[in-house]
Amino acid sequence: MQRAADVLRRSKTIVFFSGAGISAESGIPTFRDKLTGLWAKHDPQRLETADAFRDNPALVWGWYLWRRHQVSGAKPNAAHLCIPRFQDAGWEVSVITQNIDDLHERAGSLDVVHVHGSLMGAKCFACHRPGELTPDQLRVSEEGQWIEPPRCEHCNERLRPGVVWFKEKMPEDAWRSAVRLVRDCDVLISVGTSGVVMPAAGIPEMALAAGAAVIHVNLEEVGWVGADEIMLKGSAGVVLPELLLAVGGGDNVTA
Ligand code: BV8
Ligand code: ZN
Repeated sequence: MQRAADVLRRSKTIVFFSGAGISAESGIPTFRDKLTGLWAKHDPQRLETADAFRDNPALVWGWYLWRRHQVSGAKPNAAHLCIPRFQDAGWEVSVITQNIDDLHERAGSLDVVHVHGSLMGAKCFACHRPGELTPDQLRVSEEGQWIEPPRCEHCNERLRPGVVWFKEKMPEDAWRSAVRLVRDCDVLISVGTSGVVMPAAGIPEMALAAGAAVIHVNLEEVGWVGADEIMLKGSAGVVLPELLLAVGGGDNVTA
């Protein structure tokens, strides 16, 4: 922790790069976690594809509505909440997330870069124009419900979730912003990601190659810990507030 604090004291710009693990303490299941992992239950690799939506739009749309319902019932946790506190304490802070929830935004982070899109948006599966959803269209009662997706008001084709599926390209503008932020930062703090899904998982390497220090925060050991990589093992909701305290960033953060 002291090494990480020293690195931060010598830095001006911090990029937080988050994965599903930062939302775990808000009750949002991760993809990797054996117990609650969606990976096991829903096999996201199958459901998170355009093919799955083409084959069974009501199943995929219902699943995303359910996930959106879960997120709206969740609260940002101490990890999300302390990120803007680094900004208050004087660092220039940016957030790049692989997550599709809006917990960083609800914790006060601004201009969050979503490299895998967002649950909060919908777009047309055919003409790709954004689609507005009414409260009625967002209603979902229980998990596993199949719900026919609404139609695009321009071409009447089905709307789809505004997320990046497997084998789909990330949004150009989001990826470009992410690369610029990573290239310019002094330190990248990678929080709660298993580093499996490419090309996003290449971000810590990109930071290292650009001369930034990299700090990993994860329940388990991730990545090789080279000269410039620091591994802070533990849950994000505990480690990030501790790091903030260690650099004198104010009192402890509670969710
Ligand atoms: C692309 C949005 C090409 C949707 C997501 C082989 C076969 C097929 C494909 C590939 C292949 N090899 C590479 C690929 C490409 C593929 C890929 O990487 N596959 C992997 C599985 C091998 N990538 C793609 O398809 C990408 N697109 O390549 O397009 C292309 C290029 C040009 C032109 C045309 C096409 C697009 C990938 C985006 C997929 N969409 N999400 C949705 O969410 O529904 S990815 C999805 O999985 C999540 O968003 C997330 O990013 C990812 C899971 O990763 P993590 O966030 O790291 O979460 P995970 O559960 O894995 O880990 C959690 C970590 O937290 C763990 O380490 C755990 O220990 C830790 N943790 C848990 N609790 C805590 C904690 N840490 C701290 N505190 C805690 N409390
Ligand atoms: Zn359309």
